[in-house]
Amino acid sequence: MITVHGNPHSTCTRKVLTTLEEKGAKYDLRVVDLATKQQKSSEHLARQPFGVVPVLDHDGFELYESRAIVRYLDRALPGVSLTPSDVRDYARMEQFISIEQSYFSGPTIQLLYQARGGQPDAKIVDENRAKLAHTADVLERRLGEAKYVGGASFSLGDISFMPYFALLERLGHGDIASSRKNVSRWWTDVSARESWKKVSG
Ligand SMILES: N[C@@H](CCC(=O)N[C@@H](CS)C(=O)NCC(=O)O)C(=O)O
Repeated sequence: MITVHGNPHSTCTRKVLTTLEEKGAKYDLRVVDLATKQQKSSEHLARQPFGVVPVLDHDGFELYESRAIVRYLDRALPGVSLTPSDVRDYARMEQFISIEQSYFSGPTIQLLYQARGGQPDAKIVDENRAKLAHTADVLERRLGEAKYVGGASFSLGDISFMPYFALLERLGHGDIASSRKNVSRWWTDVSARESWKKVSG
């Protein structure tokens, strides 16, 4: 039995749910209401000491941190592998998961905060857009040499970026993808996957 304690709008939860959908797994999503700060409740803090989502419960085995969860699910569950078998493709996938974590998700979340807090600060928006543009240029080069970030096959590397590109689009920064030929081709492709449509729909 698989339970995800998370929120359907959270980027980190979406990575986990997309992975589960790709694996063809059945799961139960227990919604943690971020608006009422349920993630800071003692019940949730007992599962996730940093007070954020998601948390996975797989037959009583609890795990938090979305990137650890998706790697675990890919190894623990049957179904198509979301990790390249070629060692260099594997290394590229890991490199891009690290790039997402270090240089992409943070600036995206900063743009979310700016969009939420009344009048956005143009300087903060510009700074974070510049950081995203630089990372998107790196992604553009990678996607010019390979169909997906980890090579010829869709992988956890693609899943890692998808929720952030969707959020950027929603916040009016869709040009970060659409202005780059290869990133745009990739985003059109991966966002049409059944797994993603189900998770983001
Ligand atoms: N490193 C964590 C980050 C989790 C995280 O920041 N989750 C956000 C939603 S995407 C959250 O719960 N935010 C609510 C809060 O910060 O109180 C992971 O990958 O699981």
